[in-house]
Amino acid sequence: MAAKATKEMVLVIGACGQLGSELTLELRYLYGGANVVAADIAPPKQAELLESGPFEQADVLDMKALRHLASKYTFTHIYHLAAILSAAGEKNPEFTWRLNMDGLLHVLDLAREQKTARVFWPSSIAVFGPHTPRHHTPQYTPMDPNTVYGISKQAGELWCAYYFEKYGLDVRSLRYPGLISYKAPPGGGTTDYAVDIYHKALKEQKYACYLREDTFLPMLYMPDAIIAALDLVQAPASQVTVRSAYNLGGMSLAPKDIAAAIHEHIPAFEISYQPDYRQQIADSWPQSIDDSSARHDWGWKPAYDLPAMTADMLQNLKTNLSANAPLPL
Ligand code: AKB
Repeated sequence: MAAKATKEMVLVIGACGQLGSELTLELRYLYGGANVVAADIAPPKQAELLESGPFEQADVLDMKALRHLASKYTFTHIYHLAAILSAAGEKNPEFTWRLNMDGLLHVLDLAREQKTARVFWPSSIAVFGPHTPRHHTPQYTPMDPNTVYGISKQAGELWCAYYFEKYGLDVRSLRYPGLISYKAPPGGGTTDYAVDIYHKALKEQKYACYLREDTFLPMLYMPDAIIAALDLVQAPASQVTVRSAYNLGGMSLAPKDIAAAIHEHIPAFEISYQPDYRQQIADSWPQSIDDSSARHDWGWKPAYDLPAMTADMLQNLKTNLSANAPLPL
């Protein structure tokens, strides 16, 4: 996507996370570094995030701090990404509900008060549950999430649609599947294995997977996830017909598929399986997603398949590993 001259002022909340750290850099490329404020509860570990534009330390649960930020910068766009994910959320359900729910409501209220033009908030395939059809899951279908993360995302989708209907707030959302990336690690998701496996393959040539070998889940490579967010936010409002959150498919992958793709590059790689509590969460989620609404409305089309993603992941992780390797004495 080409950089463009713009008057947009963008806030990214949760800018240091797996999605935020890459999306923030892409937004800075598009809108100019000074026009994209990265905010998170703690300063970034990635120097690039600090050096490429403003950083503000802020807690999304602190409405006063958010109002202070908004009056300092006057944002036209807010990307609210801060959340506790599915597996971590089960360890502290009460706080997960508070952070995920109050955090979203704070951002929606702030955007309403400040007349922010657009808000992006990611939902997840975690909104689905055991009674949802697991193959080619439709956009509109039974949803009975059984994690606090999934419940918060489902409620969040309804709040987004409510703020759009009642207050005209232009909030847009996607149901992300598992995201695979090499820059920042994911934290506390059920799909995290699909990132860890690449790290361990390069470092140890083996990986003990906490899901069964045949656990198919929808997954997406980060460059596609970022394009999806940008394309949805930039689509004309008349094309956005889903005001809860769009289904977004990518690849339908099981651990054995990723292991086989890695094996093509690292023949010594071995995988073993030790399912834990995350298996039950994975078993309640879809295996593949019908994302025809996103394709029809704003032209969604992922670019990466498993072989292309695996080659890119391994090459970039290898480069990162050798850049961080200790210098020979
Ligand atoms: C998780 O595993 O919790 C997340 C998600 C699918 O939203 N990656």
